[in-house]
Amino acid sequence: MKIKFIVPRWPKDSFWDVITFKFPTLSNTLLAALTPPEHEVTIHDESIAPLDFDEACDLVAVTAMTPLAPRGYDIADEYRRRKVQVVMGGMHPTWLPEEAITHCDAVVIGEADEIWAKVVRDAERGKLKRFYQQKGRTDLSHLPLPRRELLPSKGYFFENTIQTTRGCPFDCEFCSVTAIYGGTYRTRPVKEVEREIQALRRAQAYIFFVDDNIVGDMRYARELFSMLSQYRLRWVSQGPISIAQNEKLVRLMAQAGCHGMFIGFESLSPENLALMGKKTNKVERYEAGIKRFHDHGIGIHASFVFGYDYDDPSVFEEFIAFANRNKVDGAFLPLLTPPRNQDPSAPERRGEDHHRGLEPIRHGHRGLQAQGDDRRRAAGGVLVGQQGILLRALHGEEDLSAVCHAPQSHYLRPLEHRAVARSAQGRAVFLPGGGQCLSTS
Ligand code: B12
Ligand code: SF4
Repeated sequence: MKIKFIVPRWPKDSFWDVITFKFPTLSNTLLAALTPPEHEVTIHDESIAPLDFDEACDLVAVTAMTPLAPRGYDIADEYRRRKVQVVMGGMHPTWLPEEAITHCDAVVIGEADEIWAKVVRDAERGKLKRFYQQKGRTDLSHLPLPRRELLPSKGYFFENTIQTTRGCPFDCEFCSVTAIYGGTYRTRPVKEVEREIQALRRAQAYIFFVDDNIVGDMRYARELFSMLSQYRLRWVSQGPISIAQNEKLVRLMAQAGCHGMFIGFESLSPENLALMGKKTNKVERYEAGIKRFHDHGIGIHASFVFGYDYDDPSVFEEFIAFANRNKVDGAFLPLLTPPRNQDPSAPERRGEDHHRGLEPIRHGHRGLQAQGDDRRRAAGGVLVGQQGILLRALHGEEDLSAVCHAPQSHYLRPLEHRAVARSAQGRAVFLPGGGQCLSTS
């Protein structure tokens, strides 16, 4: 069979559409490697090149996180019209399999590593089932090397997305990770990670470790970083700010080539952090934490969630002051957006029209005002960065003299603090999550 893996494109002019640092989605290269070898496999990322629907194929595999689901469904519908079998998987179809199945022939719920070969076999016989779910969680000790050679040679900022662990020991209310992985934290044998690094095309590779929390198990993290420090690598990853308290670990990370960390600060309000269940975060330790990373040459890409109950419009200026004071190197400012289904199998939530969850003005706005029960609906959302729209909703369209894209140079220097907002005086505000650069001058 000819199998096409597809990543749907971002809406035109959204941040992730215009951004120059694009990364390949690891699920595609990994599932490609898990495909039985007799099949011909290709990978198509619509954000890199347009799809050719006329190109012949027998099976299409579409991945979709929530913000990409509407486009993913359009693609699936088009292939089905052309009588091509379509399988969907990833975060959104996992949350809403009954919704996804109305657009495709089969949905893989959750991790697919150990069931993908069976899905392919069933498709070959024209006998796809509607839903697949592997028994238990993937054993990370025997994963094949992702097939990066299938990626387009141009268009990505860098191609090395690698995973060393899956899951997170915490369970923040707005986050899908623990809700999906069920509180498990699994690690890949360090030797396996090393094998993958040795196979990279460039020896001095730039890597994004796409772990949810690369320091979820300190012992493992130390072993991993010690291995990495033997290579001349530059890498970025994700983890909580609380690790800054462990100076030895931060030093080891720097020695291992850590260039930047994506860190979920989420809020400057302890009340909001409590609502989020973000137990690792202590606002009073943020500034010292950032300084510690900076002192070791590690940049901080700060992520905040706007829209919890204790937020009001002043949060934006507070954030900007915080970012400038601490020379935060980059920021991700998503707006809390429903829905997050706590239990993916809860029948009453299945089939809900989640596109309404993709209208962040309504929900986000309510999030800023919500109290009590309303909070439960407004909170716990999927993060779909649309804060540019939120700001317009809050301030009224006419208060903003222009909505423009940040100069490309901002995206090209993501780890320099110049790339972050300088808006207190009414200049460009870099708002990565939402795709807008708001000029408030
Ligand atoms: C790394 C990462 C990023 C990176 C890189 C993204 C990229 N292009 O690779 C960065 C920081 C850029 C990023 C940004 C964003 N991210 Co992000 N990201 C992740 C993270 C931590 C890991 C993703 C990953 O590579 N996992 C490893 C692979 C192997 O796992 P997987 O993708 O789940 O795939 C497995 C299964 O899901 C399944 N599967 C997946 N696709 C398919 C398809 C088929 C056909 C089949 C059969 C199976 C299948 O099989 C795979 C193997 O088991 C996830 C959290 C997570 N644990 O998934 C969040 C996550 C996916 N991100 C999320 C979001 C919201 C975003 C943003 C939209 C944030 C924003 N506001 O802008 C942006 C979008 C950026 C973009 N252009 O893709 C949410 C999505 C929530 C949702 N309901 O969809 C997640 C789940 C995080 C969270 N805290 O909730 N992200
Ligand atoms: S937000 Fe970060 S710390 Fe919280 S559960 Fe998700 S990955 Fe873990």
